[in-house]
Amino acid sequence: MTASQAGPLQLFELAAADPQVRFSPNCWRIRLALIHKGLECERLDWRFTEKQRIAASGQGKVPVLVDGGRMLHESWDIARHLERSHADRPSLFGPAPGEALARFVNQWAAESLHPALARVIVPAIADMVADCDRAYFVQTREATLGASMDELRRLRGESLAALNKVLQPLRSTLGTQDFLCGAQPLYADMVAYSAFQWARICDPQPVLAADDGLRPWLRRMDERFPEAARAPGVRYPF
Ligand SMILES: N[C@@H](CCC(=O)N[C@@H](CS)C(=O)NCC(=O)O)C(=O)O
Repeated sequence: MTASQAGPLQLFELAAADPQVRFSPNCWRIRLALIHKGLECERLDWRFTEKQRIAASGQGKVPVLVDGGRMLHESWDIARHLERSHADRPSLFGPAPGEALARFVNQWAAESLHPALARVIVPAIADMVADCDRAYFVQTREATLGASMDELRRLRGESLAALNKVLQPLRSTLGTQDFLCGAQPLYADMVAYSAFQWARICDPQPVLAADDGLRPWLRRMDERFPEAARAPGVRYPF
C-alpha cells in the first residue's frame, strides 16, 4: 500500500489576505505536479505566521504535503515522493536523465530565478498578504534582499533588467522547442512556469514585455493547466 492510500492527500498552500488566492511558486509547482499525476488533494490555506500548523513537518515553510498522516516538506522532495509513490501515473521527470536535469532547473529557479523575480515583485506581495503576515513578511524580505520596500520600488527598472538577463537562457531554449522537456511539459516546465504564476498573481504590473519570447510557452502551459490560468487572483492572461 502506498502512503497516500491511507487517506486523502492534503496540501498546505500559502494564501493571501483573500484565502482563495494562493500565490507561492513553490506550492504551485506541487499543485501542478498533482494535476499532472491526476491526484486529488485537499488544499489548505496557510499563512506565513501559522508555523504551529505545520510544526510536525519539522520546519516552517510550505508546500507541506500530508500523505498517509506524514507531513512532507521541500517541494523537490515532495515531487520525488509523488513520482515514486505513484509510479503508475504519468511521470513528472520522464526517462533518465529526466530527474537529474529537472534537479538543475529546480536549483536554477531557487538560486537565480526566484531571487531575481523577488526583487521586482516583493513590494506588491507586501500589499496583498494577510494583515497578520504583513510585518513578518516585510521584515524578513527586507533582511533577505538587503533593501527596504521603498528602495525596491525605486529600483524596479534595474531589477527588471537583471531579471531579463536571468531569463535569457530560458527564452532562447523555448524559442526552439515547445517545452523545456520537449514536446510535453514535465516537472521542469512546472517549476519555471510557477514563477510566472507567482508574478501574475502578486503584481498588477506584468514582468514581461507584451512581445516577450516566453509568452507563447506560457500560453501553452496555460492551455495544459487551465486550473492555473483561471485560478483566483490571476490578474492577466499571458
Ligand atoms: N526550498 C523550499 C522553499 C519553500 C519556501 O520558501 N516556501 C515559502 C513560500 S513560497 C514559505 O513557506 N516561506 C515561509 C517563510 O518565509 O516564513 C521548497 O522548495 O519547498
